[in-house]
Amino acid sequence: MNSILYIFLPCKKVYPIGVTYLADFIHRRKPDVRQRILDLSLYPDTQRINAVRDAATEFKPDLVCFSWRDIQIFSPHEGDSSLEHAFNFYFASNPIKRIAASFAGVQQLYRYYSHIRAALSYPWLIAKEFPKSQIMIGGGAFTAFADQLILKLPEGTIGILGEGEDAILKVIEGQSLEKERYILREGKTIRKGQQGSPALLDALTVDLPYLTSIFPQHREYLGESIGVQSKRGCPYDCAFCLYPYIEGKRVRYRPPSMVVKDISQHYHQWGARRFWFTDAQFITGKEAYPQCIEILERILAEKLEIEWSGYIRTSLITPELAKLMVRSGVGDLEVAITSGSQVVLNDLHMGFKLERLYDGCRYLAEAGFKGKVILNYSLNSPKETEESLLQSVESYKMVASILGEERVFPLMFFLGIQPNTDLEARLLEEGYLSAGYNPLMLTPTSIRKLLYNPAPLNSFIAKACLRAWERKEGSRDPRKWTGSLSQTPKESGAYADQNLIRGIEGNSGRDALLSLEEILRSRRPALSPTPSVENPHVTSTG
Ligand code: B12
Ligand code: SF4
Repeated sequence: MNSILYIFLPCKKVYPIGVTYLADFIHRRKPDVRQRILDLSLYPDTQRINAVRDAATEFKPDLVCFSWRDIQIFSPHEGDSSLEHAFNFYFASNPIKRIAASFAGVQQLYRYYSHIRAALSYPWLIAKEFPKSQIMIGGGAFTAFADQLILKLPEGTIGILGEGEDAILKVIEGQSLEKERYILREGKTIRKGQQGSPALLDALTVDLPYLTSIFPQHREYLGESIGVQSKRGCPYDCAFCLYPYIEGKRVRYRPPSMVVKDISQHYHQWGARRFWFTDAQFITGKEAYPQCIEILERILAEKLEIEWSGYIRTSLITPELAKLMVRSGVGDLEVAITSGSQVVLNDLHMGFKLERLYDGCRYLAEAGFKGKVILNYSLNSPKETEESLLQSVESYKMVASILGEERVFPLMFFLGIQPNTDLEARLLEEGYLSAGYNPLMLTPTSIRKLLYNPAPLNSFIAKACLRAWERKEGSRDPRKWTGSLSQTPKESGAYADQNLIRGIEGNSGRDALLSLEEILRSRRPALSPTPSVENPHVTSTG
């Protein structure tokens, strides 16, 4: 095979780092293979089919690699209006609100299904109009829902779960995929492969001039946040998280010099100033300290004046790391505290102590951290009680007292149940989910289940959230959010997790927590949280 067309399936605009790494990897090993990257997110809906057809006609690819990043539309967090509609639909006492929410919900469901249908139509177009091209597909969303999606894709499509470098190389070379995590449908039979030893990342670095030449749309990302991966894998076991399933549990590091070379090339050649470490977890444990420290030291030594962010286990921040983080340009952070109760955290296997999380915040404050922190709470996790909910309110107050109230934005981020997680397995065992359920099939009943917020605490929590969201105009915080979540000034709506911005700009999470406290205390005035002694710690998130 001599030519590869990569097609990044549409999602909210975010730098398509996965396909850039794949193309770069193939180029280093097979410099004669022609490659092109097409990012469909940058086209309006109506022009995407033609963009695919034109690119395939012009480029005549032997292999078309579709990269499917996101499917999720019903995000389980309050930055997304779908959560608000869902809560109004299920819990609002005012019937008019319930009716309005049901209309909005139907529209959202329509958008959700149209998005999936449209994404599937592009591989079908290639299969019908360019039958000689082999089709491959991978990416985060594909990995999450491979069992369901492979049934909807043209027969013969090679699906790859997780990283794709070696698999694409093998297809190009006509080698067997038996040692790769592939999934393939032949008629009604599904065949799967197991990954042998995952690739080491010691030679992974981006040749930016080459990338620039095969990705003409890269200009759209000048001024945007650029993804950089410094390691793959996460050794933790957080019950709801899919990242170890996607990337593996074994942590593989890229040499810091190569990571910073990527940053430096983007800095000097594209003028990039904002970066996001796309690692499942930037600080995966004490073993990661030398790599993290060297990356930050090199950013400083090379005088790269950047702003960076990523998923950071705050509990693992040491005073030294905090200083380096601040000096090397750490921006706003998203911290998944999840709960203020150590019992709830332990039950979710989060693997951190709340006390260490608070320590990490203290070190950041002492180092002069001036960014903002989104504090993600997954209220009503298994083992939640009224007391533990109050402990979550206390934990917010604690972090706010360390970093300053004006810097801390709690966000209600309910547990979303994802396939292939411990949480899903547990809920299947308990009968909360039924075996064989389709995680992509959304109905009012399944949405209610998948946005995990079970009885009996659900109604207080929903009431507190709805109360806060109703009041949110009053609590609007006009300060701009920077870092990974920000948008370029001229192009509002351009950035990745723009949804979350709604949540923090209104700072409605704070109101939701305080309303919850009010509701719980008014029900049982005697309830006083015993601040859990061996309390908190932080984490990354998903
Ligand atoms: C970093 C990250 C973010 C960052 C991105 C920052 C940035 N500037 O890039 C932020 C925080 C902004 C973010 C936001 C969201 N994210 Co996110 N994110 C991730 C994360 C942790 C890493 C993605 C990444 O860049 N990896 C590094 C690159 C190199 O890997 P990659 O792109 O996956 O590509 C590799 C493989 O997938 C594969 N591959 C990719 N394409 C192809 C194609 C072929 C043919 C083959 C063979 C292989 C292949 O090979 C590549 C190289 O090895 C993943 C989870 C994970 N651990 O993968 C979630 C993940 C991709 N995100 C997810 C989601 C849902 C979102 C949001 C929609 C969440 C929300 N707000 O509701 C938003 C919106 C994103 C957007 N489009 O705007 C989901 C997607 C699955 C799903 N349920 O749909 C994931 C998988 C997390 C999860 N829930 O499990 N995210
Ligand atoms: S939540 Fe973060 S630390 Fe936990 S398993 Fe997922 S990526 Fe790892």
